[in-house]
Amino acid sequence: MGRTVIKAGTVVTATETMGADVLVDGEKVVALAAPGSHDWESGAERVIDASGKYVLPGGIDVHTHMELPFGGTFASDNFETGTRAAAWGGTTTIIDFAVQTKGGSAMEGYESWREKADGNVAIDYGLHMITGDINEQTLKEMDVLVDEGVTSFKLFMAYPGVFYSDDGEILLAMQKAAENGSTICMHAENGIAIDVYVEQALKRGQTDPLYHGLVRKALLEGEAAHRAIVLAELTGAPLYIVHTSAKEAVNEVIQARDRGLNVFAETCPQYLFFDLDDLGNGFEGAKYVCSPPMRDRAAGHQDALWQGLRTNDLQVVSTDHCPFCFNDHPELGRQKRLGDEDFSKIPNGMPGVEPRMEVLFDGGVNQGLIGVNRFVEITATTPAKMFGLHPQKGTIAVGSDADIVIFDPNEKHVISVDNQHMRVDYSAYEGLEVTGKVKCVLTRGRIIVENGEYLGNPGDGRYLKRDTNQYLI
Ligand code: DUC
Ligand code: ZN
Ligand code: ZN
Repeated sequence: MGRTVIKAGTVVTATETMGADVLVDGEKVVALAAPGSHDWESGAERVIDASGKYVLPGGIDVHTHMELPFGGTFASDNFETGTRAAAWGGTTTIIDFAVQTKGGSAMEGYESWREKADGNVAIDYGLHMITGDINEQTLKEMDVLVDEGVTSFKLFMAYPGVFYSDDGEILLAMQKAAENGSTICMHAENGIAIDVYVEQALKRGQTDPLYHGLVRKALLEGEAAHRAIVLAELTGAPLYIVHTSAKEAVNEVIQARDRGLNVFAETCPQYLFFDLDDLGNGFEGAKYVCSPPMRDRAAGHQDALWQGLRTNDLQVVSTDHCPFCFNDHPELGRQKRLGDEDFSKIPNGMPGVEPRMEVLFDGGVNQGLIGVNRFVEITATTPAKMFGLHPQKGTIAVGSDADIVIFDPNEKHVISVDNQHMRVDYSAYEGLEVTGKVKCVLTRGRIIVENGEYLGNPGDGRYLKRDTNQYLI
């Protein structure tokens, strides 16, 4: 693969916004220079004119669930379809969650996720491990997994009987993480209490998707976040709270960080842009059923999340991409409609890997809530540091992988199921007009999206053996 010049664009990193030409040789960025200052074009195989456009580091989505088994079905995107859709949306790296099931081994979970992904992914990928069964063997396997580049483990305080870990199990896993340098990712919701509310609601005949949002109370997210933070403090394990949606949880994170703890948190676009009302509207609300749920806007949850993003109390925006079809699917069968008479049977999850960058740019940068450097920081640079991929990923610098997005900040377009690439039959953002569009995507120097065409192949992406957390305080 020869040289590519990206000329006359505005290069944006977490810290700089600068007019610059970028020289890519093979898979790497090899030079940046003032626009037109070097004659790189004559020896180049390709020249991309980026005038009037941003040149961004490829997005990194550290929270996806391709093919996740959930509630009697599987997330509808597999690694091939999901990573291709990610690329269309300007994301060039994902970190997906491999699963250790109850009674199974974590290594088996890892190997089976590698098998699903290798040869199919369009972009580079890493893995976290959902450790669904903490026991002596799992604790040993955590060390082996760190050597394999799986340097983060997700525990669930929700979903009793499925992924759930009790406080003792969490403590043991955190002790191990403190020892081997890994990071604990936590789904912080008090699932035991939530299940009581679920049963009580169903007994009252409250079966609509809206009740999914009402039983999974914000206070129970805050309580779980608090408990997770206490256990992390006791053990010294770095803690990363996933998909934060409640202001109570944000407040716990703020207090922990003010005390200097290695406590971090992400949120997701759905919690920034949707609310409890989206869960109403009869069964249509099933499209927005995920956990934790959408929150009440009037109670100030969205405001707290945006504020957290501005103050760096929240460091990352990922998606928790976990799509399920709304209508029956010829191969996947019933998905969201499994819960048409009982909200607790609706598979939890939403499609999001493709629109993340564009909706966040439009709803965050264009609305003046975050600046463009902060946009890059929370979608690419910090994700890379948090999960041991920097500076190979997450920035545009000499020596970094040439994972680059040419982004037109002025182009308007409408998000719709009719123009998306995720394998799912609805868009949560149907009809939303956004300003800002991904025009061209390079992964490790190769153009895979250009002029509305997909030019990549399944298997273009590679497994990333990740380092440990590079974001520790
Ligand atoms: N939440 C979801 O909405 N889906 C998958 C798992 C999770 O924690
Ligand atoms: Zn979760
Ligand atoms: Zn998740």
